[in-house]
Amino acid sequence: MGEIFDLANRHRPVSNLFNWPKTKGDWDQYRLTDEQVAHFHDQGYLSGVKLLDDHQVELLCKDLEKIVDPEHPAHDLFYEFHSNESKDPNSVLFHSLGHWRITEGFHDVLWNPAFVMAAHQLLEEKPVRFWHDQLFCKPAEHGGVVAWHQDYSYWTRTIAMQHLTCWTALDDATTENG
Ligand SMILES: O=C(O)CCC(=O)C(=O)O
Repeated sequence: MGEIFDLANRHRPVSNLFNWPKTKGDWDQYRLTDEQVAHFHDQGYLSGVKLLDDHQVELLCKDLEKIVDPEHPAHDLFYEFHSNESKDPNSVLFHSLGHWRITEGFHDVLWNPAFVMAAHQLLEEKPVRFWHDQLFCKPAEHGGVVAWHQDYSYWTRTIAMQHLTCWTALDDATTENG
């Protein structure tokens, strides 16, 4: 078995999954409209922002299939890993933190220009800094539940309203699949 490399030591994208914009103008394709930004400030959320194409989703789903295995060689790099936080086998809630250290896809998705641009705009055009990643998997029909909560109450590492959560879906979340 080869040596385990911790991708947290890499401070830039490590794959070709995303095209990092080369010029200022290259960023424009990712810009939210003024209406989207206004919606965020008015409602406190913004949905429907396209962050991944089919190829990127497919690659991340393949990465996910590998790392949910507790025998994965880089398993010790997770900050947190719970195969089922619900404790009920009929109601599955996989939850992990730290997968950005393990696969190139989950590492580079932090540099997704569509996300970086949106976050920059929504945070009053300030520079964007990553705090932590998080994966929740809730299988169709028997997915577990994360109760309603407000993260802001315990996010104490920054000043008010200088942080946001980016929820990136890897598959459809519909009424039909539960
Ligand atoms: O997606 C979920 O079920 C919970 C997400 C969450 O708790 C969070 O992003 O802080």
